[in-house]
Amino acid sequence: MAIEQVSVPDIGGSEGAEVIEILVAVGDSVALEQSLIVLESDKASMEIPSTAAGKVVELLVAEGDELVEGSPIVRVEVDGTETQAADGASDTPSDVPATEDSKTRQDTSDVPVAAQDSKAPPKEEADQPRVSAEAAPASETQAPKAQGAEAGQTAAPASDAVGEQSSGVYAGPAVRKLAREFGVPLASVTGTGPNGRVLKEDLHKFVQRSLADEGSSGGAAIPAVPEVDFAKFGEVEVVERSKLDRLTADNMHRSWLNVPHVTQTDEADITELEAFRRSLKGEAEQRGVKVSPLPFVLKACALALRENPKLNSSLASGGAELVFKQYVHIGMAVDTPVGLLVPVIRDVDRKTIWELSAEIADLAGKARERKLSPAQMQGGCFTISSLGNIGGTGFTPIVNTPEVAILGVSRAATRPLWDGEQFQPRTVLPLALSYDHRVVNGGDGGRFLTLVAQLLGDIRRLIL
Ligand code: CAO
Repeated sequence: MAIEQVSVPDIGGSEGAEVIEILVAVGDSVALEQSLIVLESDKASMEIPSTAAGKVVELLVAEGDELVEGSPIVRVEVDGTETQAADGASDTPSDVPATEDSKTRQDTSDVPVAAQDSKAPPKEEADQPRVSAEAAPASETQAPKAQGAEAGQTAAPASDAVGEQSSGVYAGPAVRKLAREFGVPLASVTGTGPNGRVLKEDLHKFVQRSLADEGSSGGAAIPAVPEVDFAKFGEVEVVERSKLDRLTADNMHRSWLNVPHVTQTDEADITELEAFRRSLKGEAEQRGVKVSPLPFVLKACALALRENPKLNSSLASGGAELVFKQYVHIGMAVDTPVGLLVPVIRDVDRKTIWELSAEIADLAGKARERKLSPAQMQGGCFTISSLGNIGGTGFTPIVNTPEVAILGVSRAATRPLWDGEQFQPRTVLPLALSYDHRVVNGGDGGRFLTLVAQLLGDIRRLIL
């Protein structure tokens, strides 16, 4: 038994290509032209075929290695029946002409047929790197449901996808890139090109059918946003997101996908409220609290929730029931260095402005120090997101499910308002109410927001 070394053939261009996958292990039997590794350069991915048949006795590369023409890949203990005129690194020079050699290996290979590629490229291509056959990393093979044979597509378990892609599926780099972006294992797609090559149209058809099937079964299939290598365009810094950030992102996404949102806007004339609030400053200092507009907004919302119970409800039993809460617990979005937290103020309708002011400060402080207990973030019926101290004239908040409505409060500003005879400087507070249109209709939303604006415009009405 002779040992033969298989090296990288001419892969076009002097730049190196990275080993992105190793397809054989020490001890494996390999056939002539069986793919050994997958290389990826800036321009293409390619499988490198073996120029020797036998048993792999040494692996000379690792994933991530940069290889160029001539770089050794494996050492193979050749079985004597299959050799191929190869590079000078061969320990067993072969004087058999390549064509005859190819014929011999067809006839005498003892490698099981199944291991060979039924969709093999035409013979003249066979000894070249298979530029058309690149592999997808395992992490990128979460596929839409595989389609049935009637669709002209072969279902393949996702776990098989990588191996099959590497060893048996033919497609150009652009098609493979697209497949990776969609998360489609190419082994699941039947190619209609020459030699079963997968074409872009095949991939499009596969994705279209997958989406249609998902849609008809009630699920939602959303094509992934392609990953972009931003470093190609300039310097970047990659930072791992906090758990809280990722959790918030998941919650936002879930709400956005599940809730048909409507956002209604209004503004409250808080000129008198602001004058009253300023007048409380001395007393507030004595009590050791700060009074912002927020406790008044909380109070107004609590009253408006009592008046409009649909906004204080949640869907249940898959939408067949509404749960009307007989309590008014309101969540307050707090901006913290590690992300967004929403502590809940309980029984807002029963608390005074002083109590609410103290509780806002206490819960916001705890949120920023990460000292909130899980119980302090549960049980909310409605949420207020106040960006008043930050700025902006308006925004559309996302409903904090399973609640059905949220109020966004922007920065108050003094503007000239027409009083019927002349312009007056008035302080107005922009409000935006987003709600779940499955539960709250425009009338409910309009009545709620108008009442909130009225109550803030004349806070005496809060005690009626
Ligand atoms: N318009 C003008 N000024 C306002 C205002 C408004 N709507 N709301 C608050 N202010 C003023 C306050 O009066 C205070 O100023 P004075 O000390 O001069 O009175 C100042 O802004 C700071 O207020 P604050 O932020 O300390 O207190 P708050 O009660 O208004 O808000 C809290 C508390 C915890 C809600 C807030 O600090 C916060 O974190 N807001 C961010 C919420 C958020 O991120 N929402 C987005 C969620 S979705 O991504």
